[in-house]
Amino acid sequence: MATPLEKWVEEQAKLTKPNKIYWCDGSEDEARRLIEIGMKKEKIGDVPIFQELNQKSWPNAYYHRSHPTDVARTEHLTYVCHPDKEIAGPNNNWMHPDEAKEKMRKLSDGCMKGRTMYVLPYMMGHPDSPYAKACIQLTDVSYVAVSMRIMTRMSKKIIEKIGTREDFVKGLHSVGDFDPDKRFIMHFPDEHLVWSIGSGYGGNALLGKKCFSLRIASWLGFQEGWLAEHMVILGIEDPKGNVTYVTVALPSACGKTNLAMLESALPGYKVWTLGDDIAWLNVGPDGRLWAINPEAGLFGVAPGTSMKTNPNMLKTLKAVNFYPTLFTNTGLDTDTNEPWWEGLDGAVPKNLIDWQGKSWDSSSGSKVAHPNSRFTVSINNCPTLSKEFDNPKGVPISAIILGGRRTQLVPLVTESFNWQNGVYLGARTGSETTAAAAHQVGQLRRDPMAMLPFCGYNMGDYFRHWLNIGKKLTQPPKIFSVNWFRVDDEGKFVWPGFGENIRVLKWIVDRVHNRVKAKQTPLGLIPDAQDLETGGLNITKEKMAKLFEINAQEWKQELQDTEKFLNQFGSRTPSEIWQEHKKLAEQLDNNVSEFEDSIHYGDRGGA
Ligand code: SAT
Ligand code: MN
Repeated sequence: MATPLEKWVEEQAKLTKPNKIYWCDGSEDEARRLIEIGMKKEKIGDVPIFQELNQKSWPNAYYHRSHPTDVARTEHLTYVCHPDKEIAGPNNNWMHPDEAKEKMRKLSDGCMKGRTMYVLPYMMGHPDSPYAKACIQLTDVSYVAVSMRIMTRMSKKIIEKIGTREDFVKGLHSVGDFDPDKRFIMHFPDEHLVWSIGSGYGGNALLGKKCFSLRIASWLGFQEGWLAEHMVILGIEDPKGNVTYVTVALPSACGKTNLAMLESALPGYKVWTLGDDIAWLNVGPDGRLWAINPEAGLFGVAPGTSMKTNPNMLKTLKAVNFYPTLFTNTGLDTDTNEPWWEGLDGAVPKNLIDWQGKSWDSSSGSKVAHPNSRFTVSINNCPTLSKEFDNPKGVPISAIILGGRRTQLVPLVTESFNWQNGVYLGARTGSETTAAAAHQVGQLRRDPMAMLPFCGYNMGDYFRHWLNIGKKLTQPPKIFSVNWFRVDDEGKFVWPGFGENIRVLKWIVDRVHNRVKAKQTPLGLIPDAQDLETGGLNITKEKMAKLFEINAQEWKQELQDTEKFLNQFGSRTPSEIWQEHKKLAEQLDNNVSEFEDSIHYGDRGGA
């Protein structure tokens, strides 16, 4: 008797009509075979899926060039198909599940003709974790099969784990003919099903990532009492050797990967990596919030990654390992057969081809690497990997840090007054858009908890869910806001960022353990000048003050924009959120001028 899993695979094969079905076992040998297939047999246009890179300088590394129209997530083609539109909310594109399936069935009919269907059994989370989920993805391209092996825990054992169950997570993926007009990423949360066609790009095609671990998992979390979040997980070790675990939500391409493996600029402090993109948060039996990273790999933005900005990432990419490492849409040095991107250390190589395979002319003003070019690498390569990474229980979280990319307005760091105030802080967070999704870069949009593109249900209900989780926590984490991106009048970043961000993390850890007091502002608590370690930083008092400046006029506009955003969710926006909103508006009216007089930053000055 066929199992429900076997039946499901068979049905999908009947529809998509592959030449062959190949069940992956997740082994090392198999990864090598898939790379071979990608180098010799599979192609996009006439470009092979994989090209071997210089194995001496980049061990086990391969290059992939995507279809030129397929370089980022496509939010406008991404749908969440709840039976009721209201449940999807104004934050999602919606289609009725019946209509969506009809559409997808037509597009998928015969879409794998001439190709192999790879069956990928994988686990999100450690297989022994009570919080982990067993999943199956079908795909018709070796790039996705190899990427999924890096990004998840893929193994034939997952097939045994699924056994005769029907509730496994299902993903059907085909690159189709890469036609952007026939590209859709459809989610069916009640069936734990993602159906994606027409794109081979990360967030559209590696269905365990954003599609399942955020959009569908957030819906499961809503029903089951946990949170699926777009967050880094890291441990911060202090000079005494105590480790404090925190999560950090930042939108795509705002430095999560750099933060996750930050090389501390403060002596005695060290950051341990647990995850760079997704956290599943559960209320533990002890009333604390526990985090696991469902993923097993890193899918980071290449441009700007260097020994200076993120030395641990370069070490990760160059580590000798049995997982392949992939580079997608970077440039290529044709003399050395090495990947290259803007910001990489060393001189610009003489003979480069760009991400589209054209020889690059430095005077053209165009980029060698696509701004959203990526690397895919196992987290096990990471020299700062926490020894708790594989702990099935996860790690207890003491602080949740929420941020965005704001060139104006938002202070370097603030601490919310309490959980409810923190949820409001998250709800009103905005960020300037990046190249991680196909839209205009640099536009301000509200991006609560960095989840706007990933919350698989109505965001009003999501805020309510956060408030409810807070009620279940007897030891809730403190909630903070950060902004590394404020600029001066010349448009230059004021805060040095990268390894210097440890200074902000240190203050957060000090606050968590009640080691320092803080100063009250309408927005929340900010550091007293002497408590934010600035020794050794070349930053003037005026600039430090600028990082914490609160301009009441600008903030009023910000609150108007926030109000418009929150109003979209009608009565689903919890009254507690409106209470906090009113409180902030009043505080801004009363307090700001008095408060501004009291900011004196940088008193301890340089080294
Ligand atoms: O495209 S992904 O979702 O995989 C990466 C990102 O945008 O954060
Ligand atoms: Mn992300």
